[in-house]
Amino acid sequence: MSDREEAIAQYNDAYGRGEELVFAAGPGDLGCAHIRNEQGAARVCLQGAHVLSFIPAGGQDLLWLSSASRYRPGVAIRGGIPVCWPWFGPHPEDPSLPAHGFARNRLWEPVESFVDRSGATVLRLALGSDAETLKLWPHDFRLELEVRVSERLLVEMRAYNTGERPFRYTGALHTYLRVGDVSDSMVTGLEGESYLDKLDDMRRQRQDGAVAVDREIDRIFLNTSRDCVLHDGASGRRIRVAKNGSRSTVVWNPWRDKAESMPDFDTDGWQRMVCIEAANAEDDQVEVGPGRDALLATTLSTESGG
Ligand code: TA6
Repeated sequence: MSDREEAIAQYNDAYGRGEELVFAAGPGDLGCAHIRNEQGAARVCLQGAHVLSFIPAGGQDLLWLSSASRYRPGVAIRGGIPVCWPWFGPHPEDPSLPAHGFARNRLWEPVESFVDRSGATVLRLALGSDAETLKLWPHDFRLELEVRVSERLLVEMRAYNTGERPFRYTGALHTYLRVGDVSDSMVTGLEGESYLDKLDDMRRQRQDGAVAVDREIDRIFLNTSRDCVLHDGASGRRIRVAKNGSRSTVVWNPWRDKAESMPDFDTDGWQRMVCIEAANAEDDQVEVGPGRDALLATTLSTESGG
């Protein structure tokens, strides 16, 4: 048995729950938790504590995942819910450091699983600072991420400061939502909010009406905790994105040219996705004192009607 196979067997012994929660090698041998109950199903890659898929019972996947994604140690997966932490976007001082931080590229450990009173299956994963993370970011920390699967999906991350000094971070649950046709979709819940336009030198603007996704779009909405709804006309479905511990919301679609320049975006994939990200970015940095923690969570659920 390889070390990897042995680790998967140990995870199944410690945290597996019959057919409801099974660990397997997964794509690229990165380790994957398969969760299935009467209310829904999800897959979570152990690299990055990265949710790859969430399907409510009788429904379609809420998440878009590129079929051209590379599943390699230390390489970010395209689609699903990447965990961006402890910085969002490029590192503010050193652009040679990995974009969106390192949490999405590290191997997380399962630490707990259970079924809650409502019948939801819960898996908790953790990542702690070590010699390698300290080279990238000089702070001691522990992250715990909970995936709670019912007819909705809750992803809840807590960042603990286990060091002696306060730290500041930015981050996001960079959720790639699936749509039937991006040109027939829009995002509500951000009307009147101010945003930084990444495509216009971070110019500060105010959102007028719903966000139409009819061209490349990359906006960081600031100081907003409101729910958003993604209206997917082609599929006749709405996805509600609720959040907690998040003061920024990012809306992104790369459109054709940028997607074609990204080798891990599958052909026409940009037409099938919109990112709505529960974030704390730019002005909305989070400070955590020693012994304290901070929350970042998002809940995805469907509503009928496009
Ligand atoms: O959240 C939007 C964004 O920051 C974009 O600017 C875009 O480049 C994207 O994330 C994807 O980043 P990645 O590092 O995953 O290629």
